[in-house]
Parts: sequence; structure tokens; C-alpha cells
Amino acid sequence: MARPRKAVPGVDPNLLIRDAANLLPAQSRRLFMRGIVSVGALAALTGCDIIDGDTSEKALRVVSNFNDWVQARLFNPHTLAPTYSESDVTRPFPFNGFYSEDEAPVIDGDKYRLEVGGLIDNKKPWTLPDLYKLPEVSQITRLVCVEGWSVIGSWQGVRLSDFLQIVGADTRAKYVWFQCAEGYSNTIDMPTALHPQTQLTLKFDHKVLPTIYGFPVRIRIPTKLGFKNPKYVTAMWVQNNDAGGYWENQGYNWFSGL
Ligand SMILES: Nc1nc2c(c(=O)[nH]1)N[C@H]1C(S)=C(S)[C@@H](COP(=O)(O)O)O[C@H]1N2
Ligand SMILES: [Mo]
Repeated sequence: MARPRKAVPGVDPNLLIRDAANLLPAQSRRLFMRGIVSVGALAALTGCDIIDGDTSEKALRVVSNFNDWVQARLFNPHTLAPTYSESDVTRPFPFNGFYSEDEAPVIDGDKYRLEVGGLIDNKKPWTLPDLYKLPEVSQITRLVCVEGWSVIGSWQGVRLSDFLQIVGADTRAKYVWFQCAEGYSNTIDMPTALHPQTQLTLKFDHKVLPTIYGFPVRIRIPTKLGFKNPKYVTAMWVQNNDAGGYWENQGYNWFSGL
């Protein structure tokens, strides 16, 4: 008799694969379409079968191995994530966090300062009016969560590479670390920080970020999974040591992207 196949709670393996494939550049997406877009193939690729897994930890390990596979073969700091049109934007755009929506931190915009530190020449903290004066770029890109869903959003803000230049960051440093108002944190590698689509995001849909989407500052990285996109950012440090992050420290794959 066939062994009953258990689903991993909260994770649809087919969605995970489809969403991950969506994040890939054209040439690797074609690779997927040629036959490895299946749960079985993912199992072969990563040595781990999501469907038979009975814990979400196992599913995370599979996704993590999958990311390592993508990283080893496809990482190129210049690869662009796909962009979409206004009509593709997911409305309403969902909230996600390690707590429920009504517990999202409410930040006083008048008192807010973005601290910048570490290997940076000008450590003056930034007020919101000063941040809003910086040159604005816009993107409509997909946010992919490891939980197995993805959504398309419209984000405006300053290119992070421009901001790093303005504050006189030493871009030979290895990492940029972000601290968030509610205890979340995240570290990204410098090539990702300098990627042309990595954005210090101040607006959603051309309007100041609402609380649930990370007011007043989030970092939008369309080449990385959702959890590498910190919201409610209060401090940014340029440094050579890897300070980890909220989920990374609990076993999520650090790289988690293209
Ligand atoms: N400060 C903070 N940033 C965070 C999180 C969080 O819990 N706190 N969750 C991350 C995860 S797992 C995802 S998928 C996205 C969700 O972004 P959204 O709420 O705009 O959909 O935010 C990321 N950034
Ligand atoms: Mo996520």
C-alpha cells in the first residue's frame, strides 16, 4: 500500500517552487521549465523531499538547499529581478511579520531618526524630511515569502547604492546590517546592497509607507526572499562582520536569493 503523503503545515511545495522559479532570471527560469519544476525534481536536486517532510523545519532545509544550489550556479550581482506593470500589483498587499498585524510597531515620524554607523564617513542621523528629499526611484517587483506565497508591490525610495555613496560608506566592507524597531534585524552582503534594484524604501504605491508595510523605512531587495527585506528600519551599519538576522539565526538560509 502506498505510504500516505503528509503535507507540511503552512507550506505548499508546488507554490514554493513556482514562486522561487518566478524570482529567477530568464535563463534559469527556462532551466526550470525544462523539467525540474516538480516536487520530485526539487527532492532530487536538494536530496530532501518536501512532501514527505512532516515539519516546517524540513521544508525550510529544502528551500535552503535549493537556494544554495541556485547561488552556486546562478549568482551574478548584476542579475535583475523581473519587473511588472501597475495592473499586476497585488491589492490589498498583505502584511507579514513574526507577530500579528495589530502588533506592528507604530513609529512617530517626527521623532524618527535613521541611524547610520560603522564604516561610514558621515554618521549624522537622518530625519524623514531629509530622506524624502533624496532622488527617488520606483519599482514594481515580486516579494516571495518562504511560507509559499508571493505578491507584487509598487515601491518608491532611494537606491541603496546612492544612499551608501551619500553617507560615504566604505563599499569595500563585506556587509550591511539593519536594525528594526521591534527587534527584527538582517544582514546583507555588499554586492546585494549595491545591486541596482536594492532600495531604501519610503513609499508604497507612491504614498508614504503605511505602518503595516514598514513605516517609515524598509529595505526592498527583489533579488532576495521576503525575510531579507527588513521593515521599520531604525539603523544601518556598514561592517565586516556578519551580524546575522532574526530568521537567519534560527536556521534560514542566509543568502536566500539570486
Ligand atoms: N521588521 C521586520 N521586517 C520584516 C519582517 C518582520 O517580521 N519584521 N518579516 C519579513 C518577512 S518574513 C516578509 S515575507 C516580509 C513581508 O513584507 P510585507 O509585510 O510588506 O508583506 O517582511 C520581512 N521584513
Ligand atoms: Mo517571509
